Amino acid sequence: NGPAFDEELLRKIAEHPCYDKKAQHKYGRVHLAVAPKCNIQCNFCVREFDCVNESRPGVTSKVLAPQEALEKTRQILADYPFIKVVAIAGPGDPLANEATFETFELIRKEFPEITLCMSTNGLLLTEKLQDMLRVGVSTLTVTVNAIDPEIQAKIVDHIVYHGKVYRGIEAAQIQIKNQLDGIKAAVDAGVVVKVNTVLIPGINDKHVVEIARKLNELGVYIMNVMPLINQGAFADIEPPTAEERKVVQEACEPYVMQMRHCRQCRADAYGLLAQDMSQMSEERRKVIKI
Ligand code: CLF
Ligand code: SF4
Repeated sequence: NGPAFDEELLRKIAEHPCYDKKAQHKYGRVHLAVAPKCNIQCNFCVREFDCVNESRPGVTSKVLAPQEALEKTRQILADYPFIKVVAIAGPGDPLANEATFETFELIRKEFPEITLCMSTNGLLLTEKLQDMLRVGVSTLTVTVNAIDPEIQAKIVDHIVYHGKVYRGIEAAQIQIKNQLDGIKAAVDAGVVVKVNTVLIPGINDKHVVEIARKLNELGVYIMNVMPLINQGAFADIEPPTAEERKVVQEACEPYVMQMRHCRQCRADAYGLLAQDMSQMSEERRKVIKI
């Protein structure tokens, strides 16, 4: 449903470890943890951890300033030339942090060939899209956990939007509208959009296929149904089993391509998806020679 991609974008998709499952063993990504602030409170998020919309909890990533992020990128790309994607995925929401744009600008100036990737909760997507395009983001992930405000209101405690706190249905309506309008505008602008959906048993499990139908209409390229990591207000919810997740993915597949190899990376992960080098000791890195 989206616009046809040009040759450069097709190359970027083929070299993106999250967008193309064949690419995952060959090409890597680096996450730059430059975005500490978040403008919403998801019920499964504990703030000492990285954004759970696209990461697994651990020790919080050390926040880098844009210049430090550029230096880290220089080092990593020199050492690991198979890394083709530079991304910002937290530890908070990239669009709620000006450092995100500064960092992308610095990276693009020095590495014009590299794919710039970002993930967001989408609250500010409509208003920040032009900035995102200006700095050269070409692959974008939006976490959409519900398109029904009644369900979304159970997942997000509150949002802070233009200086005001909203809760419940009102908050859900604002976020869903901005996500869907933002995704449509991003697809129309030629961005390759991926949607992450956190599968939360008893909350959105029956609803995920409706999200997939909507993503088809919007021209979303790929969908990643992630299992809930149960913490925070959702600490008592049992995460879905692998089988339950598989059933949901199969129901969604007719509408939008499914990503099944997500590793729920940290906001400072780098290397191949299966081998997050940020968590590896120096010795181990030498042993496996990457
Ligand atoms: Fe990072 Fe996300 Fe870009 Fe990939 S991760 S911002 S699209 S470069 Fe990938 Fe990691 Fe899963 Fe994310 S495996 S958590 S889907
Ligand atoms: Fe936490 Fe990410 Fe949700 Fe923000 S968007 S509350 S950082 S999970």
